[in-house]
Amino acid sequence: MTKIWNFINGEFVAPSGGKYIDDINPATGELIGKIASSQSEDVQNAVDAASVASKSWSSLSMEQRIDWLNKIADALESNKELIAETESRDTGKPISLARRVDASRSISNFRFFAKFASEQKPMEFKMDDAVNYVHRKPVGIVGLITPWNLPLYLLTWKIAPALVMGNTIVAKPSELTPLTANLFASILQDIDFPQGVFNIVHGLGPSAGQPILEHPEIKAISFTGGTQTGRIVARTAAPLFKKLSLELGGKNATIILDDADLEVAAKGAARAGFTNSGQVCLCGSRILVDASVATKFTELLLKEVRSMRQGDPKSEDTEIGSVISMQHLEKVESYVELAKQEGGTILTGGKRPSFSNEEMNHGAFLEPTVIGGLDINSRTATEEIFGPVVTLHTFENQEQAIEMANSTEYGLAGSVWTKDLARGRQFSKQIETGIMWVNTWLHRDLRTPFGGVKNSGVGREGGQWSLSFFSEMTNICVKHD
Ligand code: TXE
Repeated sequence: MTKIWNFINGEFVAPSGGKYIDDINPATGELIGKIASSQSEDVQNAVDAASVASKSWSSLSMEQRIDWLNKIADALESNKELIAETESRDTGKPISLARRVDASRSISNFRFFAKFASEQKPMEFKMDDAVNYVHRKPVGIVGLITPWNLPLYLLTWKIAPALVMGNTIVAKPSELTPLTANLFASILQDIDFPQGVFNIVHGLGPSAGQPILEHPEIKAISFTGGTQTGRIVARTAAPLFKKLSLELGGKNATIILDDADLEVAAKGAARAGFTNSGQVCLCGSRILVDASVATKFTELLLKEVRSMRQGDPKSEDTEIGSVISMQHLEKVESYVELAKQEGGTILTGGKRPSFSNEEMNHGAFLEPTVIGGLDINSRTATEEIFGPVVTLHTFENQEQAIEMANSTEYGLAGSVWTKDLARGRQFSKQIETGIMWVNTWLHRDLRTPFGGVKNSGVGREGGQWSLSFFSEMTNICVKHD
């Protein structure tokens, strides 16, 4: 049985209280590891290590830190297949997805921030009689708290900019998916990465995460997770005046206008709805379609969804795996039941699939599900389900589409499908959200701002926004004659 220990000061160490949590493969229900269940004492040890390491790490030149990022990327690249397999086993996601998205992006997060940081120009503002020099310094020790849906992808998205700007790190990955963070730590050991710069404390949110939020020496918190937890994070960290980045939930709209290429839009809407079993904060879980094309579009969408191959995450041709846990499956299923009570019709899916491979019948699987006939303001259509469930709604005109798209408390992302690109751009400006795609979904340039409005979060990540978050600036105004 794999025991996942904390990673502190470059060593794997047992949790101080000697307690462990089960790590389950959600596709089979099999116990695959025992994870350290940490507490304040472990966080303190990690902070002590990060504090000592901070002196030497922050005094390296930017070029030296960029070299380290590239070395980490190379080492991850050499372990790409192992990362993908490990992520697939811990999350129940298909191996092809884990390889294409999780492992690839974990590597490119380091490559991207290495290159982006190397391209930064000094910031100077000239006056008639003075020059302002903006000097960036590390924030110090930063706390990174991440969820289970894209475990190493989202963790490295924070680690890379934090490191390049000279910070040291205390990270807490989700207790549901600790394996790739643990693998990352052993990869750092293999390349003799400086001790104490990166530390992991595993465990539950209230016992291992909360002490990170509360610790006075941790100066910034970057959190990705649910909106409810985000509230706790904000409530705890704000009075301590910590820098705070919150990437929270979404209930994003995929909007099909009357002039869309319906074949392309149906494929796009299915991908946006069901990638990673709908467990991506950017997933388009509400599909809004112009009534004049709704019949044809629905037919194409259902054909697309019914053709998705659901099954063993280890099989190369599996397109949709399990959800993250049995408990989460029950939550998602409760929304399918709620949808029926709210007057919805299950157009496809809605049940647990059965497999010839008996062990997978213990897994947390739900067929990809499309629900029609619901009011746009129903609970099913406004609350984040975070599973393979989308709701389908029609609109009569563009104004109504905008109103419907904006009718939830979330505002993270969305996509609009139209052959008229100018119309798509114009339409996008009216959606209350941080990210819009026109005729695509999850097409990412890592230089662009990533983040949400309303209950989807505060702040932006990506490119210069990440570098700014993970640094403090001193403006030095030098008067000359
Ligand atoms: O996330 P949590 P959960 C949504 C999705 C899902 C719901 C709950 O709707 O059903 O959130 O998922 C840590 N102090 N998203 O419960 O709890 C926790 O240990 C410090 C959307 O798994 O938000 C984990 O490391 N940390 C989301 C991290 O917070 C605490 C992705 C996220 O867990 C803590 C995942 C505390 N008091 C779920 N309590 C997205 N937007 O991508 C928990 N944590």
